[in-house]
Amino acid sequence: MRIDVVTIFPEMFEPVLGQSIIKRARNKGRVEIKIHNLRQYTKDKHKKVDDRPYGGGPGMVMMPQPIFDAVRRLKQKSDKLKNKPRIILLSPQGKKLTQKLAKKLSADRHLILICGHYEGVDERVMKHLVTDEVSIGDYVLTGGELPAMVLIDTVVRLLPGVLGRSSSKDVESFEEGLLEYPQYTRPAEINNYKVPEVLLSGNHARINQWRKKQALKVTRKKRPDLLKNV
Ligand code: 9D3
Repeated sequence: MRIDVVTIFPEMFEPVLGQSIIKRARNKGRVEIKIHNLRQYTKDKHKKVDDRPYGGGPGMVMMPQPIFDAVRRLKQKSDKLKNKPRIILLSPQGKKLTQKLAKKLSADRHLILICGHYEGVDERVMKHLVTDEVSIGDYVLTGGELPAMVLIDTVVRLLPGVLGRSSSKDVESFEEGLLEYPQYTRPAEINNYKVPEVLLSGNHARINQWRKKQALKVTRKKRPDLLKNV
Protein backbone atom coordinates (compact mmCIF):
# COMPACT_ATOMS: atom_id res chain seq x y z
CA MET A 1 0.00 0.00 0.00
CA ARG A 2 1.05 3.58 -0.61
CA ILE A 3 -0.03 6.38 1.76
CA ASP A 4 0.54 10.07 0.95
CA VAL A 5 -0.16 12.69 3.60
CA VAL A 6 -0.71 16.37 2.81
CA THR A 7 -0.16 18.61 5.83
CA ILE A 8 1.09 22.00 6.99
CA PHE A 9 2.93 20.26 9.86
CA PRO A 10 5.07 17.60 8.14
CA GLU A 11 7.53 17.42 11.09
CA MET A 12 4.82 15.92 13.33
CA PHE A 13 4.78 12.61 11.48
CA GLU A 14 8.23 11.04 11.39
CA PRO A 15 8.63 10.68 15.19
CA VAL A 16 5.41 8.63 15.28
CA LEU A 17 5.56 6.74 11.97
CA GLY A 18 9.25 5.97 12.39
CA GLN A 19 8.66 3.68 15.38
CA SER A 20 7.69 0.16 16.23
CA ILE A 21 5.37 -1.84 14.00
CA ILE A 22 4.85 0.90 11.42
CA LYS A 23 8.59 1.34 11.05
CA ARG A 24 8.97 -2.41 10.52
CA ALA A 25 6.12 -2.47 7.99
CA ARG A 26 7.82 0.32 6.03
CA ASN A 27 11.20 -1.40 6.14
CA LYS A 28 9.63 -4.66 4.96
CA GLY A 29 8.05 -2.78 2.04
CA ARG A 30 4.46 -3.54 3.11
CA VAL A 31 3.65 0.18 3.07
CA GLU A 32 5.27 3.26 1.57
CA ILE A 33 4.40 6.41 3.53
CA LYS A 34 5.30 9.85 2.19
CA ILE A 35 4.61 13.17 3.96
CA HIS A 36 4.10 16.28 1.82
CA ASN A 37 4.27 19.88 2.94
CA LEU A 38 1.20 21.71 1.64
CA ARG A 39 3.21 24.96 1.54
CA GLN A 40 5.30 23.56 -1.30
CA TYR A 41 2.22 23.86 -3.48
CA THR A 42 1.46 27.51 -2.73
CA LYS A 43 2.00 30.15 -5.40
CA ASP A 44 2.67 33.33 -3.40
CA LYS A 45 5.94 34.30 -1.74
CA HIS A 46 4.51 34.02 1.77
CA LYS A 47 3.42 30.41 1.14
CA LYS A 48 -0.09 31.21 2.27
CA VAL A 49 -2.41 28.21 2.76
CA ASP A 50 -5.46 29.94 4.29
CA ASP A 51 -7.63 32.97 3.61
CA ARG A 52 -10.63 34.87 4.99
CA PRO A 53 -14.08 33.37 4.47
CA TYR A 54 -16.32 34.80 1.73
CA GLY A 55 -19.37 36.32 3.41
CA GLY A 56 -17.38 37.29 6.48
CA GLY A 57 -17.20 35.66 9.88
CA PRO A 58 -14.45 34.59 12.23
CA GLY A 59 -11.45 32.44 11.45
CA MET A 60 -9.69 31.36 8.31
CA VAL A 61 -10.45 28.81 5.60
CA MET A 62 -7.93 26.52 3.91
CA MET A 63 -7.45 27.65 0.31
CA PRO A 64 -8.46 25.20 -2.41
CA GLN A 65 -5.55 25.81 -4.84
CA PRO A 66 -2.64 24.30 -2.87
CA ILE A 67 -4.76 21.26 -2.00
CA PHE A 68 -5.96 20.68 -5.58
CA ASP A 69 -2.40 21.04 -6.90
CA ALA A 70 -0.87 18.75 -4.26
CA VAL A 71 -3.42 16.00 -4.81
CA ARG A 72 -3.22 16.27 -8.63
CA ARG A 73 0.51 15.66 -8.35
CA LEU A 74 0.10 12.68 -5.99
CA LYS A 75 -2.64 11.13 -8.11
CA GLN A 76 -0.24 10.85 -11.05
CA LYS A 77 1.56 8.05 -9.26
CA SER A 78 -1.71 6.11 -8.98
CA ASP A 79 -2.61 6.64 -12.63
CA LYS A 80 0.58 4.81 -13.57
CA LEU A 81 -0.54 1.89 -11.40
CA LYS A 82 -3.96 2.00 -13.09
CA ASN A 83 -5.86 2.45 -9.85
CA LYS A 84 -7.85 5.26 -8.30
CA PRO A 85 -6.57 6.48 -4.96
CA ARG A 86 -8.96 7.09 -2.12
CA ILE A 87 -8.72 10.76 -1.16
CA ILE A 88 -9.49 11.13 2.52
CA LEU A 89 -10.01 14.43 4.32
CA LEU A 90 -9.58 14.13 8.08
CA SER A 91 -12.40 16.29 9.37
CA PRO A 92 -14.62 16.55 12.46
CA GLN A 93 -17.58 16.22 10.07
CA GLY A 94 -16.40 12.87 8.73
CA LYS A 95 -17.67 9.35 9.11
CA LYS A 96 -16.38 7.89 12.35
CA LEU A 97 -13.30 5.68 12.06
CA THR A 98 -14.10 2.15 13.25
CA GLN A 99 -12.35 -1.20 12.96
CA LYS A 100 -14.75 -1.99 10.11
CA LEU A 101 -13.78 1.14 8.17
CA ALA A 102 -10.08 0.48 8.86
CA LYS A 103 -10.46 -2.99 7.38
CA LYS A 104 -12.11 -1.56 4.27
CA LEU A 105 -9.36 1.04 3.82
CA SER A 106 -6.66 -1.60 4.30
CA ALA A 107 -7.86 -3.31 1.10
CA ASP A 108 -6.96 -0.24 -1.00
CA ARG A 109 -3.74 0.25 -2.96
CA HIS A 110 -3.30 3.99 -2.42
CA LEU A 111 -4.61 6.43 0.20
CA ILE A 112 -4.11 10.19 0.02
CA LEU A 113 -4.77 11.84 3.39
CA ILE A 114 -5.44 15.56 3.69
CA CYS A 115 -5.09 17.10 7.15
CA GLY A 116 -7.59 19.91 7.77
CA HIS A 117 -6.96 22.97 9.91
CA TYR A 118 -8.36 26.38 10.89
CA GLU A 119 -12.14 26.76 10.78
CA GLY A 120 -12.36 24.44 7.81
CA VAL A 121 -11.55 23.70 4.20
CA ASP A 122 -13.02 25.39 1.10
CA GLU A 123 -16.18 23.40 0.32
CA ARG A 124 -15.10 22.78 -3.32
CA VAL A 125 -12.35 20.50 -2.04
CA MET A 126 -14.97 18.26 -0.39
CA LYS A 127 -17.33 18.45 -3.35
CA HIS A 128 -14.89 17.79 -6.20
CA LEU A 129 -11.79 16.11 -4.80
CA VAL A 130 -12.36 14.24 -1.57
CA THR A 131 -13.84 10.74 -1.79
CA ASP A 132 -14.12 10.11 1.98
CA GLU A 133 -14.32 12.37 5.04
CA VAL A 134 -13.16 10.64 8.20
CA SER A 135 -13.32 11.70 11.88
CA ILE A 136 -11.74 9.79 14.77
CA GLY A 137 -14.46 10.67 17.28
CA ASP A 138 -16.65 13.33 18.77
CA TYR A 139 -14.15 15.65 20.42
CA VAL A 140 -12.42 18.77 19.09
CA LEU A 141 -8.75 18.62 18.12
CA THR A 142 -6.52 21.36 16.69
CA GLY A 143 -6.03 19.70 13.32
CA GLY A 144 -6.18 16.55 11.23
CA GLU A 145 -2.58 15.44 11.84
CA LEU A 146 -3.15 13.24 14.90
CA PRO A 147 -6.25 11.72 13.27
CA ALA A 148 -4.19 10.94 10.14
CA MET A 149 -1.61 9.14 12.27
CA VAL A 150 -4.35 7.21 14.08
CA LEU A 151 -5.82 6.15 10.73
CA ILE A 152 -2.40 5.10 9.40
CA ASP A 153 -1.67 3.10 12.56
CA THR A 154 -4.92 1.17 12.47
CA VAL A 155 -4.74 0.51 8.70
CA VAL A 156 -1.07 -0.49 8.50
CA ARG A 157 -1.33 -3.14 11.22
CA LEU A 158 -4.02 -4.84 9.11
CA LEU A 159 -1.84 -5.15 6.00
CA PRO A 160 -0.71 -8.68 5.13
CA GLY A 161 2.56 -9.66 6.77
CA VAL A 162 2.70 -6.72 9.20
CA LEU A 163 1.61 -8.48 12.40
CA GLY A 164 2.88 -11.79 13.64
CA ARG A 165 0.50 -14.67 14.21
CA SER A 166 0.16 -14.05 17.96
CA SER A 167 -1.03 -10.46 17.66
CA SER A 168 -3.33 -11.08 14.70
CA LYS A 169 -5.70 -13.02 16.89
CA ASP A 170 -6.78 -9.83 18.70
CA VAL A 171 -7.95 -8.59 15.30
CA GLU A 172 -10.48 -11.41 15.40
CA SER A 173 -11.42 -10.88 19.02
CA PHE A 174 -12.34 -7.21 18.64
CA GLU A 175 -14.28 -8.05 15.51
CA GLU A 176 -16.24 -10.64 17.47
CA GLY A 177 -17.30 -7.59 19.50
CA LEU A 178 -15.87 -8.52 22.88
CA LEU A 179 -13.09 -7.07 24.99
CA GLU A 180 -10.07 -9.18 25.83
CA TYR A 181 -9.99 -11.58 28.77
CA PRO A 182 -7.67 -10.58 31.69
CA GLN A 183 -3.99 -11.38 31.17
CA TYR A 184 -1.32 -12.23 33.74
CA THR A 185 2.41 -12.84 33.67
CA ARG A 186 5.00 -13.83 36.27
CA PRO A 187 5.22 -13.76 39.21
CA ALA A 188 2.32 -15.97 40.31
CA GLU A 189 2.03 -13.78 43.42
CA ILE A 190 2.91 -10.12 44.08
CA ASN A 191 2.01 -8.10 47.20
CA ASN A 192 -0.22 -11.06 48.13
CA TYR A 193 -2.13 -10.68 44.86
CA LYS A 194 -2.43 -14.06 43.17
CA VAL A 195 -2.90 -15.11 39.57
CA PRO A 196 -6.22 -17.00 39.15
CA GLU A 197 -5.57 -20.64 39.92
CA VAL A 198 -7.14 -21.93 36.69
CA LEU A 199 -4.37 -20.31 34.61
CA LEU A 200 -1.74 -22.34 36.47
CA SER A 201 -3.71 -25.59 36.12
CA GLY A 202 -2.44 -26.56 32.67
CA ASN A 203 -5.99 -27.62 31.77
CA HIS A 204 -6.53 -25.85 28.45
CA ALA A 205 -10.19 -26.70 28.13
CA ARG A 206 -10.87 -25.10 31.52
CA ILE A 207 -8.62 -22.14 30.67
CA ASN A 208 -10.46 -21.45 27.41
CA GLN A 209 -13.82 -21.72 29.16
CA TRP A 210 -12.65 -19.31 31.88
CA ARG A 211 -11.33 -16.81 29.32
CA LYS A 212 -14.58 -16.80 27.35
CA LYS A 213 -16.59 -16.18 30.50
CA GLN A 214 -14.20 -13.43 31.63
CA ALA A 215 -14.34 -11.71 28.22
CA LEU A 216 -18.12 -11.53 28.52
CA LYS A 217 -17.95 -10.32 32.11
CA VAL A 218 -15.38 -7.62 31.35
CA THR A 219 -17.36 -6.45 28.33
CA ARG A 220 -20.61 -6.29 30.33
CA LYS A 221 -18.87 -4.24 33.02
CA LYS A 222 -16.73 -1.87 30.90
CA ARG A 223 -18.43 -1.64 27.50
CA PRO A 224 -22.02 -2.91 27.76
CA ASP A 225 -22.75 -1.07 24.49
CA LEU A 226 -20.64 -3.65 22.62
CA LEU A 227 -22.86 -6.56 23.68
CA LYS A 228 -25.70 -5.29 21.50
CA ASN A 229 -23.64 -6.26 18.46
CA VAL A 230 -22.90 -9.84 19.54
C1 9D3 B 1 -15.48 26.15 14.36
C2 9D3 B 1 -16.11 24.85 14.45
N1 9D3 B 1 -15.18 23.72 14.58
C3 9D3 B 1 -15.94 22.45 14.56
C4 9D3 B 1 -16.17 21.91 15.92
C5 9D3 B 1 -14.28 23.73 13.45
C6 9D3 B 1 -13.11 22.86 13.55
C7 9D3 B 1 -12.62 22.40 14.78
C8 9D3 B 1 -11.47 21.59 14.83
C9 9D3 B 1 -12.45 22.52 12.40
C10 9D3 B 1 -11.31 21.72 12.47
C11 9D3 B 1 -10.84 21.29 13.67
C12 9D3 B 1 -9.62 20.46 13.72
N2 9D3 B 1 -9.93 19.02 13.79
C13 9D3 B 1 -9.77 18.23 12.76
O1 9D3 B 1 -9.34 18.67 11.71
C14 9D3 B 1 -10.16 16.83 12.88
C15 9D3 B 1 -10.80 16.11 13.91
C16 9D3 B 1 -11.28 16.49 15.21
O2 9D3 B 1 -11.19 17.65 15.65
N3 9D3 B 1 -11.86 15.53 15.98
C17 9D3 B 1 -12.00 14.24 15.57
N4 9D3 B 1 -11.58 13.83 14.38
C18 9D3 B 1 -10.99 14.77 13.58
S1 9D3 B 1 -10.40 14.45 12.06
C19 9D3 B 1 -9.90 15.98 11.81
